[in-house]
Amino acid sequence: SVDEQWTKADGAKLLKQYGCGPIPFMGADGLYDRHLLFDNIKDLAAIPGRERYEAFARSVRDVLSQRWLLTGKTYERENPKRVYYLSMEFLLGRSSASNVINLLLDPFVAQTAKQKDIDLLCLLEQEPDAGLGNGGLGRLAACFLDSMATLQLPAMGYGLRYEFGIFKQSIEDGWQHEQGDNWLRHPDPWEVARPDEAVELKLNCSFELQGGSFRAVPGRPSTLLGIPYDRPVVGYGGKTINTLRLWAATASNSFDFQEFSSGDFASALADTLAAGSLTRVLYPDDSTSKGQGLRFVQEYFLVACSLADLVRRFRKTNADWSELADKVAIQLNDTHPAMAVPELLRILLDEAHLEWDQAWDLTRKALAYTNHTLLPEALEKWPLYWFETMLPRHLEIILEINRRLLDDARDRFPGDEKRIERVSIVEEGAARKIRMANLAIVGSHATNGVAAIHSELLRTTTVKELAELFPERFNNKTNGVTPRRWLLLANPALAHAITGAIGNVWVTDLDKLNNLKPFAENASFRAAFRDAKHEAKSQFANWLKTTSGQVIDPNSIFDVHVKRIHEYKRQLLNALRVAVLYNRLRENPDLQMIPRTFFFAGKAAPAYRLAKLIIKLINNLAGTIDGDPVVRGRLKIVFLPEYCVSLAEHLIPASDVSNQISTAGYEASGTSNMKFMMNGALTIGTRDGATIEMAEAAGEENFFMFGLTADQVVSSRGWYNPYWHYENEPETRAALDLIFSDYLSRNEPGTFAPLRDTLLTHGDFYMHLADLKSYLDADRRLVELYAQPDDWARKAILNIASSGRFSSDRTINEYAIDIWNVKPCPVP
Ligand code: B1H
Repeated sequence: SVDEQWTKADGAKLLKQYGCGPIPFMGADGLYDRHLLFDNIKDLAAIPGRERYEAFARSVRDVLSQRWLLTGKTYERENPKRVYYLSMEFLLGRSSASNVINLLLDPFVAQTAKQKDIDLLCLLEQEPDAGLGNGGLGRLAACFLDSMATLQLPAMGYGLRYEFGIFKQSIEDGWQHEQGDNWLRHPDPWEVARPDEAVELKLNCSFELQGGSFRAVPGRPSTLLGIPYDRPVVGYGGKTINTLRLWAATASNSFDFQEFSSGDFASALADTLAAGSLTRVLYPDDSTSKGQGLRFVQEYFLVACSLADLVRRFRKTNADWSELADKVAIQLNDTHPAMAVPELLRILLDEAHLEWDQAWDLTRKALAYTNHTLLPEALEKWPLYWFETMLPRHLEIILEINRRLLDDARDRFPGDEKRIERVSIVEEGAARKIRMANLAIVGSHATNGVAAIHSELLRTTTVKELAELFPERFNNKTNGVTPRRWLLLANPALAHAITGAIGNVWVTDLDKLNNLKPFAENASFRAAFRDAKHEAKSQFANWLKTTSGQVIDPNSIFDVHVKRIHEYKRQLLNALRVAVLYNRLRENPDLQMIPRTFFFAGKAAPAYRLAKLIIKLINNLAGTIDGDPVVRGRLKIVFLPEYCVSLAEHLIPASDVSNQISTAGYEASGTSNMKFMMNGALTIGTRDGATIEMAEAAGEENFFMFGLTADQVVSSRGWYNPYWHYENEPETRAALDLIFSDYLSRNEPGTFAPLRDTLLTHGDFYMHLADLKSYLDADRRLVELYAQPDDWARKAILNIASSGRFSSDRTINEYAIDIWNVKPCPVP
């Protein structure tokens, strides 16, 4: 579709497929103009850009609406086994352009916009990102939705409709500041409220807002309402249109009638407020569990609404409960929805009145669990007494699961009480806790990690004893990303070049990129690649200039490190690398150096002080370098505020170098690594997560790998000493001294003292200093290659050609076959 000229006949065919008959899209009685006029009732000329965007999005929604209905009807009629993807996060970004592309309407929309003199890019920029996630885990869920619809799987996503998504980041004086993300301020044309399908939850407690904090009041039963808001998920080609259903909480309208009629109108309304605050805001912590009561209730709310909804749908077409696991596959995106285990059991025991054995069998067969991290601070453990006060029946069920589990484990490993303690769902101690990962593993039939190394470490270290009890449950599903958003949409120039060489089959069959391999030796294709890269870099430079006023050099190497700020992701290591390069230039101002621009972007969790200090360091280093005439034009750091899906779509296509430099063993998979590879950036990275598999696919000679392996990290923990590097490596020492000496913080002395503590005094847990030298060595090789444009292009093309495996279509196909046992259900 990339190159096809839109003809009238094409248009008629598609509109017929979507079932919208002869209604024109544009023109006086077309969809767009009618929405403009009748939704706004204003003079057409006076309608502002935001409303124009809404009219545009509504018209696209009109086009897909009948196909959306038909998809649902087809599933009802065919009654296939369905997939439900439960996730506390869906980091969707913008929907309009992606929906237009997936509906194959892009040539048509481009052409009409031109005819009508509409600035399409400007219109699309009116849409706020749906930032309902923190990072990789939430973005993965969004890519999976795209792939499930494209593969025509009868699938549905379930999540929460946060009124405020991930906070907005601004930088003041180098420090991160957070603002609320009021993304629903304007009506969202992509959501459809379904109040008639609301779910009622009866709870054993009620909730109060007290001094801004949310509190459970035990012993006062209450009813919560979950209102579904549906969003269309368009598969590529527009054949299947699945649904993402997001729940919003409100108090039931029949709530405390007693209080109301006794005259206490105000406190009755206060309950409504408390209920509504349940889905007010996304927790902004990536890879950590903060153990907040409100989060606990959010997780239960997602699970209870989603299971009630899917069980209701199941009962509509199936008389027999025993078929549940033949009709329903539920995937738990990390442990956040792991309360699905006791909740599904409760439904089968208390509502369907099944015996324990059958209920337990169905529960395990229906559920599967994906683990996304081994970091101990991310593993969810909820105080047992929270279950006691809020969900006593669930606690009873969990304890019964655990009793049977431990009986079984004792039978199989008699006398091994250490093992029993490790497999138990209950962590004993002064405050007993429920280990949600253990619950999810025991209560499901499959547990997977998200890259080969991660799945292996999960099985052999983190939950070793459980894996020995249930070895057949453990498997790997290496992550992937959707090539529609991350190549076709984000990088039109490169997509065009690729299609010119091998046709457009790659859009739905990314392995076909393999056919590009011979083109690495084709001079005119290398030129096409370089032109596309240069085009993307210039466009990014222009975009940055217009949105922020910053000027960058599109002829410099774009070296990019974007992701959440976290010690294990080692933005600090990258900053040290740049400090070394800076020192080299200060020391030797005549040094020949290809101009380089180092881009950083990412948010720090608001309570993560060291991560916020790392942002400050990067900004101060940027400022110092900018103010130093010696390095001007050769070295520049840009910290881009407010990293989000849309910014990634602008930046990744423009990148030459992708930094994937986590301490080996700590990044479960990574997914931006794959987006960079598809877009022809070369990776400088450690042997961690999926980067290992990417290097394998492309050949290590086409990667810049460095640093300790995960095994070496573990085995050197006993004797590793960061001081040794400080004392014996002059460049390491000079870079650290630059920071410790307040050279970067002359007006704020002592600001960076905590960095000295982490890197030296407290032992450098993430081993920055151990890897700095080999990072610099890899960096030298990389720059040498860049000086040979032809060799660079060859390697970049081989990277693109080897990236096919990292399509989320491949990942989803593996889930469908190995875990879900679901098949496509094509819509006629
Ligand atoms: C990942 C999280 C995460 N792993 C807790 N774990 C959260 C944990 O709000 N919380 O409590 C939120 C997020 N996120 C990421 O998942 C991994 O770090 C990446 O390596 C991986 O690529 C991604 C998708 O699998």
